[in-house]
Amino acid sequence: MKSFDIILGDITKIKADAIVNAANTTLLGGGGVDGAIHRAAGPELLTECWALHGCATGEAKITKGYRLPAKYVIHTPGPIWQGGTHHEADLLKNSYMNSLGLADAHRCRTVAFPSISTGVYHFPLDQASGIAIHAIREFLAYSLYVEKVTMVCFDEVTKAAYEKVLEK
Ligand code: AR6
Repeated sequence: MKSFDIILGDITKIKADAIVNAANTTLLGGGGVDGAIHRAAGPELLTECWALHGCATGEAKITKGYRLPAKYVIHTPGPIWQGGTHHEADLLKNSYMNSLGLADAHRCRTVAFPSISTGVYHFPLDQASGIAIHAIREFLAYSLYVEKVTMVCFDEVTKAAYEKVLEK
């Protein structure tokens, strides 16, 4: 049975086959969830990321999880919100779909996402939550290995926005 759920929590504590990192195109760390993941994984994560030579917006790359409870980290730079006229919606969908594709290719059963682009990148939460949930549902309909996806929200406002989409 495939499932999708929304929880409040810290993604660095989640014991999933893969957690997704809301990275930037350098893949060399930053603030927000990216900083938290690098701190919790330890310096080996940055060493592996250096060898990846960055990642385009909406694409995804995979590393080991090192000291994290998760086996893998899938790094995806979401789009920076620029008013909505720069393909932000398509790029955000790509971040979810490409991350899930990579998880499936690595035979991950469980995957956890943070709310990509809705922090420092200022993607409006009400739109981002709809895009995220529709992409995840679409992918779960045909995934081979991925069977459980969790949205890990760091605050109540974010959690409420994702739950509102589910209620519709
Ligand atoms: N667990 C789950 N969610 C978290 C955690 C955590 N430990 N910490 C923060 N969040 P952001 P973005 C939430 O800004 O908008 C970085 O500097 C946070 O509250 O981390 O995609 C990168 O290097 C928010 O709801 O990511 C990039 O430069 C969500 O994660 C840039 O930020 C995303 O916020 C990416 O910006």
